[in-house]
Amino acid sequence: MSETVQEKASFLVVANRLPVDRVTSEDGTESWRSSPGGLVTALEPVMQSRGGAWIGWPGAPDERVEPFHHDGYDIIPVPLSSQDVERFYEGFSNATLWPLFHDCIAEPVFHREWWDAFREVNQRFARVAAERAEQGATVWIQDYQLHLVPQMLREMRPDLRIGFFLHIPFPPPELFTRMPWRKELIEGVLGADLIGFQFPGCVSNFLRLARRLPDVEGARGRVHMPDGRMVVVKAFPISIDAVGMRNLANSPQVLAEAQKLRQELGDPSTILFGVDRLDYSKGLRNRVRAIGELFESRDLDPEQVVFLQLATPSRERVKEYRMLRNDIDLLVGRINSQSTSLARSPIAYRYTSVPRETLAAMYQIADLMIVTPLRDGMNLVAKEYVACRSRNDSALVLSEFAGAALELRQAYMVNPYDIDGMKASILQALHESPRVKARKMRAMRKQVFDHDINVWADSFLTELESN
Ligand code: GDG
Repeated sequence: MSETVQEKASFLVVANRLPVDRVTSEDGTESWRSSPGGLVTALEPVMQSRGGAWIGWPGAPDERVEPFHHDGYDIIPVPLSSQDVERFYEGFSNATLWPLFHDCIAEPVFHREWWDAFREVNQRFARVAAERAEQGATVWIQDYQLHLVPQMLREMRPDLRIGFFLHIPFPPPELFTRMPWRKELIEGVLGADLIGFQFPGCVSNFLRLARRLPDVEGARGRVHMPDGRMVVVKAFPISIDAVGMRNLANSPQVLAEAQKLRQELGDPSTILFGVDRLDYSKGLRNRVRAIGELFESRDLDPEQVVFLQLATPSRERVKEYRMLRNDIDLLVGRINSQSTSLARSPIAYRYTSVPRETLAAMYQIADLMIVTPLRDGMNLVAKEYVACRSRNDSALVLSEFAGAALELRQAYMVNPYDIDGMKASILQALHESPRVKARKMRAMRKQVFDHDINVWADSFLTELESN
């Protein structure tokens, strides 16, 4: 395959971020390497076999990067200025759409200049896609930051097959209708031929809204547009590279790291584990409170049990995220300072991101995984944990408000707003018999291995290209 960038591609992915990270070597030379993560793993082979292109922002403001060829497909950077980052990304995407789409757990902020920037940047992405797509190409647009791209692109290039997948939940009309630009957002996404959501509830929320548009009819997963087009709306629950995750977790390097980690934690008899981007949607405050109370009441013995919580820094320039960080620092500090054990702290809390291998080692040592978002499109952490647990000897506590709850039905389900309920479920999971734990874990592993990221990508693309 050619190493030069092609003028046009027959398959394009359009996402806010490019699938590559910049690395600087010791001698100062810069290069790019594929970002780790399921989406990139699943789509790279499709890109390579079809000679595709990935359109996205390189990740640093005010920077122009020329298109380049990477691992068998083309990378087409879209620049964002610092003001775009502030208004389009941190503003409208992450302080308006993100909280609104997560059931308004935090108050969405509406600013007209953010909306203008959102429209303008979506237009920029659509233009680049229109220039790069060959006649009749398939274009797959990813996520809420690019909600308007489908319609903008369709206006420029009616010949394309356009798919859109929303990685986060889609809210009920009662909340969505607060949005001053609600009509534009619904019409924007209806430019696609196929709209994919994480779970069926999002499909029905969306259809209820689409039906309110003049001359639009929507029922049974189909929206009939006034121009005669038909848009399919359907759930495609995303997943992970399950085999890749299992193999990584069982590699000698990760097993050695797991042993070292356990020692560093003081070789406790039980390790509870949580890992999340530090985001208010992930339910960290209530989780830490519940576990803190269990230590305080000595239902969890701080001499025996450690709660390891990793929080990955995220959106640090958005106010809500800075407040959350302070709250968690305070809560964890208070619980640890009240512990009776001088030998070690009951909560090992780290605000950092770690290499993928270290994360896999953490999954390996965790006897109980605690995933308690207040709202989550899917939650890949729950699936990654399950994929790593080849010995079937552990348990998953999972929020009923994560998309993953619809698939990992054998988890210990919790309502993350119910602190006492969470405490009871954590104890129940810890005291469960090995036989029941193994049965539950086997069933969840089967689900994850039978429905991995490749199944997700294949089913979306098959549906998109089927008529
Ligand atoms: C959005 C939706 C939906 C985390 N810390 C580290 C690290 N991670 C990795 C995990 C996992 C990913 O980040 C997080 O995925 P989630 O699904 O849990 O959450 P979001 O980031 O909110 O993702 C979500 C997802 O999109 C996909 O559609 O499931 O609902 O909100 O893969 O492993 N990875 C490494 N170091 C860390 O410190 N290497």
